[in-house]
Amino acid sequence: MALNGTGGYTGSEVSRVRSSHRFIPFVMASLAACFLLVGCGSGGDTAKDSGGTKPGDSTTQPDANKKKIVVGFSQIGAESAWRTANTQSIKDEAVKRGIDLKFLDAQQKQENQIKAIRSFIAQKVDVIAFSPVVETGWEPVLQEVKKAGIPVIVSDRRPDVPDDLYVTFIGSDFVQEGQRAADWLVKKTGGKAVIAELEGTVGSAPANDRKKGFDEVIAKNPGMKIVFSQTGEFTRAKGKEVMEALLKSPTGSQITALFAHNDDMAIGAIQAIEEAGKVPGKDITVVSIDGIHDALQAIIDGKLGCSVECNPLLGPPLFDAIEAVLAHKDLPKRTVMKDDQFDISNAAQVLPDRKY
Ligand code: GZL
Repeated sequence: MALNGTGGYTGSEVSRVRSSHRFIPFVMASLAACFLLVGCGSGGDTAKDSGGTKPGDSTTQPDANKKKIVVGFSQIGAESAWRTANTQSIKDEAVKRGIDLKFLDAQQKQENQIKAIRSFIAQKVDVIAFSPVVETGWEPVLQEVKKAGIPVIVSDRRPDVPDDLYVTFIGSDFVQEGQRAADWLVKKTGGKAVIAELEGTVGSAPANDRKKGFDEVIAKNPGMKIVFSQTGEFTRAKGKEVMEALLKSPTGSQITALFAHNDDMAIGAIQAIEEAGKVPGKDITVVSIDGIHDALQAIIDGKLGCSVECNPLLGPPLFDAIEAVLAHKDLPKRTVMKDDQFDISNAAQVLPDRKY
């Protein structure tokens, strides 16, 4: 799906969203002001007597009377260290900016995210943001959001919907992450490997796109063969379970390399490799994605060869976009996060300051 392009809420749409969405509070505020003035007329003498404004008077605390931005965020779940860091970044940023964040965890279920989005519509939040657990099945509920005049910002993973159903997408380039993992593996193995692939959650954008990027590079290298590919659901436990079963199978004895779509599955698989009496980094070369603290440690320990970073600290750019939408600023359709890459050459220097 083309992520670039000028679709999505145009300035006028956002302003239309804003005026219909903001007009009522304006009327309420004006009415309130009238009552206050009337009130002040009777009580104003006191204020006048004191020759100044009294504590609590709106003129002394403009911020205290400024309407708080209310944001509804539907999070996928808590499946990995990456997700934990992503959630923390979003919550911390809302607190830092004094934004009222209604945060709902969907526990990996799309129906829970759809319910959450509908509840945000009912609460008339100012902006709805979410990380879609899978790519498909979002059009109906996002049409409801558009009808309600609430801007939508997509973070982390993108939905497969027409561009006009969300203002902007903020996240990494998963296809490129897969390509970078494959490039490293080709170089590391001299273009000769029998590969197992642990995929992310079925139907998710990172699983689809990382596989796409990785597999297309491997296909260009005849000495590289992918002989096994199965989901490990982005978790350590499932990654270990799938790798254990693979190593017990006839195919398992041929495996010389593993590509895991995230570090948590790689770490689980490394445990399985060791428990099977093999040496990770020697018998089986391992490459993964995310760049979490434990992956850097596994690289230093010689068990993981490379982790392509996928930056989870999306809180700041997400709330920049939220404030921009409400200020009717135009936004790019897509903001791509910058991702680093870690191997034995740089993991030790990066680890001490790793935030996640
Ligand atoms: C990527 C994110 C993925 C991470 C996993 O942006 O959606 O989901 O790579 C996480 O660790 O579970």
